[in-house]
Formats: sequence, structure tokens, C-alpha cells
Amino acid sequence: MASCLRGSLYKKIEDEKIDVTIPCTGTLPGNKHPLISTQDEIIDIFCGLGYSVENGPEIESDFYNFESLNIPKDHPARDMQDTFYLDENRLLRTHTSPVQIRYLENNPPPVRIIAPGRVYRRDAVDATHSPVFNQVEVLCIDQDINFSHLRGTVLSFLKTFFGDIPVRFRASYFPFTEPSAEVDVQWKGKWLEVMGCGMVDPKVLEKLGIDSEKWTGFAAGLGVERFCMVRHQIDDIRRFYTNDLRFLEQF
Ligand code: 2U9
Repeated sequence: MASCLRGSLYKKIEDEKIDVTIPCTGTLPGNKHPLISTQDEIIDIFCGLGYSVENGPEIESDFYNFESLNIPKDHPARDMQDTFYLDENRLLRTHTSPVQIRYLENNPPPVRIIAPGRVYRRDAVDATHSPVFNQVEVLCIDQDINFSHLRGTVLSFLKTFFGDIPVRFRASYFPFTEPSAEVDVQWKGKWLEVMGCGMVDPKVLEKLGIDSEKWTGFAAGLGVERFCMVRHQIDDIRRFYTNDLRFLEQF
């Protein structure tokens, strides 16, 4: 090889040398959204207790969202969950309970299912309210199911999620459960409401053609955002939806 050619080759090699020791500027890897990891964790706990996951439509009829759950048209409970109506009969589901009604229509008891998913309520936006949020509802129907089974399941779930912290049940009211309760946990010195639950009202089962003398059950519902906010001390629900990387990078 002519010496000038060899010289230019050496120069080319020298110029193109890559210093593999230079730290890269890098692109941040993607991460699971905190709401998704919280929802996954809740689902995993109930799957460990023998529940399977069911899904259903977000656009529902008045029947599945209200009537079948013992919430008649003039019932004040309809005001508890202000609804987005699409037309006379179609609406955006206000809870995932319709998933469980549809499941019970097609599957005889015993039943152990959870229904995670997005729900919609006509709420003004503030630090603790969003018109769209995520729920997980739980349904167990079997023979001889009583309030102790409900209590045991809720306590076991909360212990796995939050650790060994104080839990209390307060009497409450829902049209679809009787008796009903709200559940609080003591977290960083404060009592915080985290879920609702109760024994499925026999009227709900009878409407579906299920013999309520033979079959009893419990149901529970929780908001995923609420669980995530309590766990991570997040002060404003809007942080979940505004895609601020400074927030999301922390998870
Ligand atoms: C069937 C029968 C009963 C579902 C239930 C609750 C109690 C409840 C709230 C928690 C916080 C909604 O997200 S939230 O605002 N839910 O307190 N939900 S019992 O009861 C059912 C469901 C299906 C067939």
C-alpha cells in the first residue's frame, strides 16, 4: 500500500475512534403508570384468593347500571352517582357492578370474580374527584357465605396491600347490599376511608333468577386512585392524568 494511502487510513481510523467510556446521554426507559401498578397489585391479591378477572362495556344501559342493582328511577341513590347520559337509555357506567350482573346472567353460582375498570361520574374536578376514575369491584356468591367471610376477605386484602395497620368497619348504606359498611384504615395517624362493601341484597339475586335462600354473597368496591394516593401520599388526583414526567419518573 502506498505510504500516503496508509497514512489516510490511519487518520480515518483515528478520527472515527469511538470512546466507549463516555457516559451516554440516554433516553429514559418507559415505566408503568402508578395507577396501573396499583391496579395490577390489587388484581394479583384477589387472584391469589381465588378470584378471576371479568371485563365489560363502558357504555351501559339503565338496566345494567341501575335497575338490576335495585336502584329504581326515582331512587335518591341516583343522585349519589351523577350520570353522563348518551341518550334515553345509554349511559357511561358509574361503577363496574354491571360487569358482575352480566356475568351472573350467564354463569350460575358459585361465583368469585373481580371487575376492574374505568367508570364515569358527573363530578366537578377537584383534588379528590375526577369525572373518570378506576374501580375494582369484588363479588363472591356461594352457599353459606356470611359477613365473617366478607370481613375476613377485606382484612386479608388490606393487610397484603397496606401491611399490618388498624382497620375499622362503619355501618353504611348502598341500595345493592344489606347490611353495608364502609372501611377505613389508619394510615400515618389518620383514619382514611378506602372502600365500601356489604352482603349482596337478596333482591338483586332474585331479579337474576338466583335462589337467595340457597345462595348468599358479598360484594366490595374500591377506587384505584384512592388506594394509590394513600399508599404514596399523593395530594391531588389530577397528578395521575396530566402526564408530568417529574411526577411519573418517581414511580
Ligand atoms: C353486585 C352486587 C353488589 C358493589 C359494591 C361498593 C360496596 C362500594 C364504592 C367504593 C368507592 C365505589 O369507587 S367508589 O366510589 N363502592 O362501596 N360497591 S358494594 O356491590 C355489588 C356489585 C355487584 C351484583
